[in-house]
Amino acid sequence: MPRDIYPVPADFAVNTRVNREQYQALYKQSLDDPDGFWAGVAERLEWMKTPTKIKNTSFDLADFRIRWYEDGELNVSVNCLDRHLESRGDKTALIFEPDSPDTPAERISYRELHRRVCKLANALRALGIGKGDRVTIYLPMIPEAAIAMLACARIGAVHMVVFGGFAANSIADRVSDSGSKLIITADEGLRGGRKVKLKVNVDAALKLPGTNTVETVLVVRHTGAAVDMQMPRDRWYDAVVDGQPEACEPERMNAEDPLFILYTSGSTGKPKGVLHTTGGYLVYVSYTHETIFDLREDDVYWCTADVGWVTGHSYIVYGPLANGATSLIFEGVPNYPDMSRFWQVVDKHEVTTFYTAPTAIRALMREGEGPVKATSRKSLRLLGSVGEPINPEAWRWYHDVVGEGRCPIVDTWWQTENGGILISPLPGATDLKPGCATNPFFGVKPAIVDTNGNFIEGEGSGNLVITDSWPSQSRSIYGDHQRFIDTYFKTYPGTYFTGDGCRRDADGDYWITGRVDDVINVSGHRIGTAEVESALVSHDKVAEAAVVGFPHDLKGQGIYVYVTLIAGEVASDELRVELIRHVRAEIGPIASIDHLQWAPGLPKTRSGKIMRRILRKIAENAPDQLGDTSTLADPSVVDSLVKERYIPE
Ligand code: 6R9
Repeated sequence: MPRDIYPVPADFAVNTRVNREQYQALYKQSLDDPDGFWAGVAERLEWMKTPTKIKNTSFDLADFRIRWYEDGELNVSVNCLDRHLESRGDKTALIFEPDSPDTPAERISYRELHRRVCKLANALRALGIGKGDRVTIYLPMIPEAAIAMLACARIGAVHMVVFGGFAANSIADRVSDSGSKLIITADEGLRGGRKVKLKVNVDAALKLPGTNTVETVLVVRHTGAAVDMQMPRDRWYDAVVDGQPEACEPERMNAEDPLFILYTSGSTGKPKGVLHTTGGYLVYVSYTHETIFDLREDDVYWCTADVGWVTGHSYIVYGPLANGATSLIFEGVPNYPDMSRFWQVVDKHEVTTFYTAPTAIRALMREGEGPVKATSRKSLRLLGSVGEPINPEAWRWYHDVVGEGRCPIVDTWWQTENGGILISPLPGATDLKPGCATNPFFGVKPAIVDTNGNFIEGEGSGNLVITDSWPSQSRSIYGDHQRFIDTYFKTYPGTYFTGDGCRRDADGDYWITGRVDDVINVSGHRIGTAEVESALVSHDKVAEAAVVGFPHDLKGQGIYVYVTLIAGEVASDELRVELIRHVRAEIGPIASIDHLQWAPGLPKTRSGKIMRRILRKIAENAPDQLGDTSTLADPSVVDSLVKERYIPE
């Protein structure tokens, strides 16, 4: 097999933040002397009290602790804003590119952003929000999303962002689990010309049980649509912010005080409130952002993620702003008004660094080179990928067509629980291989274990674990610390288990092969099979449901469901449509079922466990690979499922 390697481009090799030799030396130093290394890195931030204790961590269950910079004090918003005012006050902090190219873009300087954050922070304080209170943010991709996060950080409130694509039920679950006192939303969002009824969804969520902790709903006037305002609960954002002072005393936060909660899907049960803290998180996201994206002062950096996901938190808002960078916020979608939209935005704002997801690349690739070639893209110098494994064809297209062969691609592997990027090439140090995340970042110790927990050395495949802590690691699951330990630290004792499969090649490079648990990665969004199953069985005609992922050309993975109806109910195309709609309404549009198969029965072990392995193979249209079915209570169930399976054209 020819070795498919893209060496570091000559200009990157000399003019870079970290070259090959520096990478090796710094990586070694970060493992040999973590305290010295991370104390040095922490100097990049402005501390109210400089930490003297750096790393205090153990994954040993008898002595479990994750604490970084534990006697340090700082405020995240000061680091993202105030600190830059003297040298970068007039520099653009945020570029806002609206959904429609006909709506003018907005450029917000660091000075202006500071002013707007302080005013909102004062308004929140006036509404009774203080340190430790939880605030839900359910906003479109508009500057107020970043402003709201930073305003919470300024007063020590813990934000909890809910992606705008989630429906009322999902909002209610998260609001109730986090005990939020206040919600910041907008009248409507706009995506590809379509309106998203955010305020309507919030109203519906707040009618559901468990949400009565919410005292106030702030509503940003975005599209100007008429919305129901329920006084005194609902307040217009403008009205409460206007007249507030333009300065706001930042809260002194301990490094280990919570910064945010972000819900993500796991293999079982309801979504987990992943908790991130202040000091280690900001040190790590700012350092990785600078190093992996080889940041320069005049870069225009664009990450296309939504702030509803961790990528938006760490690499649209906190990392870039802590670094004094210019970060672009895009409200729209790649295919509106046409398939050139991404590249038109790149040209319009002279974007240098572009960070997106494989699912977007695949969708654009399908339309051919025309829409790309219609634009210049000459400002681009670096590309990034995140969210799921990028298949080599998509990687090459991204590299050759979008980047015209001149821009390295950083394929960044990490998770909500990680806070920041853990495995990625460095553009000036790493030779690239299409589809390969390559090397660990400084301080990160990946390892591969087999299913018995034996470490695999050298070349080989297995489950990816991380054997030591890094500063931006999640500290807990909100309200359920035991679940945090059980989920991540019990499977392979002494390590953090990622839930991902991985291969290490002969060069020692890491290839992430995707989830090994019951999490489906649909277009880079994590969906737990358990969540979709519980949405299905909440329908009164459904007796039982089993949900699996299957390979999907565009989405990476699609959702395949097997449904058993309650006795007496009749399967029909109408009911199929109704169930698909029901799940979207329960969870949100991201939970769009691709195939729904009626199942007279599900394959179960004698102890009653659904054998998903078999259902996965049927969904993959690989009925000859079912493996051992001898433990099934009733093997005949499988024959009928195989017969009725969905077969792609
Ligand atoms: C940042 C983010 C995490 C899961 C993760 C893995 C997949 C993310 C990847 C990747 C291969 C990459 N993933 N980046 N797989 N290569 N570069 O996406 O967080 O939403 O929590 O998803 O996404 O399977 O476990 P999150």
